[in-house]
Amino acid sequence: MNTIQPRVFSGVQPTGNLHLGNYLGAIKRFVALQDDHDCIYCVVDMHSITVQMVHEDLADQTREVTAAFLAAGIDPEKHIVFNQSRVPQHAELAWIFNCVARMGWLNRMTQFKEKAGKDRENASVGLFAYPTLMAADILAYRATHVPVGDDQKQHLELTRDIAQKFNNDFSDRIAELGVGVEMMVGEEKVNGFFPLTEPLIEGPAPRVMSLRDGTKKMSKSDPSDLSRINLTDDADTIAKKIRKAKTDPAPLPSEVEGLKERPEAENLVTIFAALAETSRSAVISDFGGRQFSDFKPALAELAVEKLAPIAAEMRRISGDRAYVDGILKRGGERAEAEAEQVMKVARKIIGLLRD
Ligand code: AQP
Repeated sequence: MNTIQPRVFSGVQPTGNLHLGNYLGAIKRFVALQDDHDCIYCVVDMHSITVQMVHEDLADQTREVTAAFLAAGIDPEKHIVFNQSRVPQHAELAWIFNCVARMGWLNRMTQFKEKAGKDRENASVGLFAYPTLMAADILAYRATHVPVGDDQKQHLELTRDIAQKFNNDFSDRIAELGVGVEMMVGEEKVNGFFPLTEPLIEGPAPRVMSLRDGTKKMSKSDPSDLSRINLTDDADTIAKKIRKAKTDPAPLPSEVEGLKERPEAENLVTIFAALAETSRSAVISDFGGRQFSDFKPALAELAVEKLAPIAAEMRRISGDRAYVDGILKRGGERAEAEAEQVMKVARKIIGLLRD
C-alpha cells in the first residue's frame, strides 16, 4: 500500500442519448489512454439516479454505454469495465467523503446549481452529494489520472480537496499505520493515503457545444435532439443535424483567431479537427474563406465515416446481452477486489471496526 501506481479512472452515466461530446471529450480519450496505462472505466449508474430515480430502461442504458465503450475500442480483458452499483465500496467511501467534504464546498458546485435550477429545495440529496460519490469512484482505486470533459473540472478539484483534507485530518494515523506515500502539495512534501488526482482535460474537444447554440454544451438532457449528434444516429440523421446546425452568415475565417466571438463556427471547426485527428489550423487552411454550405457537407461526411462503424458495432454488441452482462459481472468482480484493498486501509485509518 505504500506506493501509488499510475492508474486511470473515468465514468459515463447511463442517462441515454450518448452523444458526440461524450465521445470526443471522454470515450475516445479513454481508448487512447489504454495503450500505456492501467485503466478502469465505469458506467456510473448510481449517479444517473440522482436526477431521475425511476428509469424503466436503466439496465438497457447501462448496457448501451458498455457497448459504446467496447465499440469505441476499450479492451475489457486488459482493463476493467463495470457498472458502479456492483461495487458497494463506492457508496461506502462516498459516505466517508460526505463526512470529509464541507457544505460550503458543495454549495459552490455549478453543476448542482444548473441541474437543480430554480427548484433547489426539491432537488434530491443525491444530486447535491453527487461530487462526493464521484470522488469515491476515483479514490476507491487511488486513481491518479481522470480523463473527463471540461464540465467536470470543478468536481475534480473537489476530489483533490477531499483527498487532501482526508490526508491532513488523518495524517497521524496514516503515519502510524505506515500506509502513506510522499506527494507534493504545492511546494510542500506531505505523506498521504489518497493521491491528488490529476484531471486530463486537454484533448482536442474538451467541450463540444450544442449544434443549436454555440454557447451551451452539447448535452444528453437538451430537449432538442437537433442540438446533439447521438452515437446511435444513422447517416441521414447526422447529415440533417449538421445541415441544420446554427451558424452565422460569414464564411469561415482564414485564421484560427477569426473563430473568436463566433461560437458556432468555432464548435464545428473543433469537431472537424477532433474527428479528423488534426489541428484547427489545418482545418482552417483547407476551408478558410469558404461558406458553410461547402464546409457542412464535408463535416457530415467525416462524422458519418467516423461514427457509423461505432454505431454498427454498438448495435452488434448490444444484440448480445449475455456477452455485455458477462463483461460487467467480471469487471465488477475485479473492481471490487481492487476497491476492497483500499477500503480495508481506509476503514483502519478512520477506526471503523471490521474483522
Ligand atoms: N459537451 C461535451 N463535450 C465534451 N465532453 C463532454 N462530456 C459530457 N458532455 C460533454 C463528458 O462526457 C463524460 C460523461 O459524461 P456524463 O454522462 O457522466 O455526464 P454529463 O457531463 O452530465 O453529460 P451530459 O451529456 O451533459 O448529460 P446531462 O445532460 O445529464 O448533463 C464526462 O467526462 C463529461 O465531462
